[in-house]
Amino acid sequence: MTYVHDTISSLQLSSPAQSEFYQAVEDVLSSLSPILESNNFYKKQAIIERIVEPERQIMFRVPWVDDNGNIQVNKGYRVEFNSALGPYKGGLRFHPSVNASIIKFLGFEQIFKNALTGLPIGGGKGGSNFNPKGKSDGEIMRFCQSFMNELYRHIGPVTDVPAGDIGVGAREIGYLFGQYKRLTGRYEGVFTGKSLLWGGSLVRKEATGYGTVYFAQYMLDDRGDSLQGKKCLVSGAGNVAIYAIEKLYQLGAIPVTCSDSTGTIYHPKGIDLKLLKRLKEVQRTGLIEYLETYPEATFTPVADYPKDGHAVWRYSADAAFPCATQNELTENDAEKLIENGCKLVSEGANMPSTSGAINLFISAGIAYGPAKAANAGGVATSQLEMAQNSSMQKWSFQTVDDHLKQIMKNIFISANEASHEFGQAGNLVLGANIAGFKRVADAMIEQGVV
Ligand code: NDP
Ligand code: 2IT
Repeated sequence: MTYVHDTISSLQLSSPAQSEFYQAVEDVLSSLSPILESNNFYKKQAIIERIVEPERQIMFRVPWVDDNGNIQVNKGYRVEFNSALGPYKGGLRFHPSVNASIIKFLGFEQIFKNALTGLPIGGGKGGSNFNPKGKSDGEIMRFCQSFMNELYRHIGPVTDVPAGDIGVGAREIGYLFGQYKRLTGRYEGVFTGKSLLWGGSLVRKEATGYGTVYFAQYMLDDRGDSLQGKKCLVSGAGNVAIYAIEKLYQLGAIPVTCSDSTGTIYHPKGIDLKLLKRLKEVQRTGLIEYLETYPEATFTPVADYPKDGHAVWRYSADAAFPCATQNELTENDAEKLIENGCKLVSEGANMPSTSGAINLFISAGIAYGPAKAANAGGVATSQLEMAQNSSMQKWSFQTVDDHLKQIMKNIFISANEASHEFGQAGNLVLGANIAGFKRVADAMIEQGVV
């Protein structure tokens, strides 16, 4: 697979110091040998060289004034990666770790994820190294307004439609949308994940977490099993984790963990979802406060995590749902999970497992749903929000949820079928990468060298 090595070497020269981006590229390209090495079609079209280069990358200064009157400066990004299948679509992440590498890895993943949904959406991602933690509402609003003062000229309902990601939820989308409307004078579907009061879609808030659990259910169906009674480990305590936990309960499973940037909660009786929502959605506090209601639960602070991994994956369970952030599940974590009897991993977060961990899951033959397939329910429901906005309709919860289930089922079927067709039955990493790639690459070729 010399093309993988050659591509990464060339990216290391043209886009230095972007390790997360190289990791995402390597993951996709390593799966493509069955279609790249058997014929010269894609090679002649220089499709790999084209697909790893974003169509456009916007980087900008975001100056704002904090509550003490001090001027703060952050960096803003929007990477418009690929528009072969539709307008650029993907979230905005506000987190101090954000840099060009993180936004490019997320944008690159988004291309293939969006292709897998079968819907007409291209791939993009954006964000800022702004840290929303501990900021007042006024500070969040002024930051969002300044961010939009530059971003508004690059986005629009048929060009580029951002949404949320880490650190960006309905509150931030509200401030961003308000400023877009003020600058352009246009009330249009330029964002998804909007409030239900003004253009949002039912189920969008729940969609990523629910979708990840639906995907797990389809993987288990295929193996003649179900989620009923399964003990599940969930990481994260944000939007994706909370609604994964909600759906796990609805399907008869028992989620026993959650985690945040301060530590991990283990509650063998099952996580109290109502309390979790209050702590993280309303009070926005750290997870240690869970112990005030449940002193019998265990809290492991980050400082006490194993050196080579994450406390959350060291408990024994039937299934694991990484829903926090990239590279949060290491090779050692994967080894422990498998040793402790874990039979399924469904990824709510983007690229949560390291390459070493993924290799272990594949070789152990457990049901492994890679992020670009398993967490596509969020962006798919975003597209349903766009469809409702442009037709001026509002669908019921049931209608949107039925669409979401069907989309997750179709993603499982296309990834699974591709894995059979290309000789590695059940390897959904290979299947999802090939199915997503083919759809984008073929569309790019039909649209010429642009
Ligand atoms: P939120 O901001 O709502 O929640 C993120 C959670 O992960 C929080 O509990 C946060 O801790 C924790 N976390 C974030 N970064 C770190 C870190 N570096 N170390 C430890 N914990 C961390 O984000 P989402 O739930 O929306 O996103 C979670 C993941 O899902 C991300 O990978 C995102 O890209 C992915 N995703 C999100 C979609 C969406 O629709 N929102 C769609 C598809 C994927 P704390 O509470 O302390 O901040
Ligand atoms: O990673 C993702 O798919 C998201 N953060 C959701 C993107 C979207 O446009 O809804």
